[in-house]
Amino acid sequence: MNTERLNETSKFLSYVLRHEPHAIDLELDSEGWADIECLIASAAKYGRSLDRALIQAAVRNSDKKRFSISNDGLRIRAAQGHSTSSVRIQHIEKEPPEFLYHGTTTRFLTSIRQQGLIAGSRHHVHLSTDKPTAIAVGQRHGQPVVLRIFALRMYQQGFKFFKAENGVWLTAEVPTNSIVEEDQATNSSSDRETASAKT
Ligand code: HQG
Repeated sequence: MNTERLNETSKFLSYVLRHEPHAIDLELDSEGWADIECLIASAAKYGRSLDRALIQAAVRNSDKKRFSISNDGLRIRAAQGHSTSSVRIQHIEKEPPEFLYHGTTTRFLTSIRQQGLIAGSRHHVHLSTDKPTAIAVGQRHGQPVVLRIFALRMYQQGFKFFKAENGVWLTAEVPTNSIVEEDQATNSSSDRETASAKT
């Protein structure tokens, strides 16, 4: 199947399954599931031609496993990344590793240094277990910066962490004292905020 068509379909699925189901009058349940036949019919009404094979190929091709199809093959959902208020997935709560990483960009740093990480329009702050993923996430916004998060210590302080079914770690917020800016040049932590992170 044509890669461009798959990418375009993946973007469309992200849009309606994470953010704007109502743009095509699609109903999602609170766990984010949409009936695939309804999705195809709703999309068609709004001029987007989809079929089951195309949807399945887009799901299979998603590098980040963005979507899941239910075991009975009837329903589809986005694994994480939602902003729509019609969805509240009960993600599995889990003890995180000592460190997790967040990718962002230089122009957000001043605000992050003041406020910590906030979920913004999404339901959670998104974190990864490895730095290359964080760099790729940050690059979507501009010059990437990797933030190391003292995840286990936050967890021990009572912050909740969740692991989405595609491996992305989620938490509601990250306070400034749990963030260290990784130094891209040396691949080690810079001095900035290290002191507060260690308190
Ligand atoms: C930043 C992609 C200023 C935050 C990825 C980020 C991910 C702040 C941006 C998923 C801030 C939000 C999510 C603060 C956080 N002040 N900026 N206090 N706190 N920010 O796109 O994490 O390809 O909503 O650093 O792989 O970039 O779509 O979140 O830069 O898993 O499947 O605000 O989306 O997945 O941007 O990306 P986003 P994100 P997909």
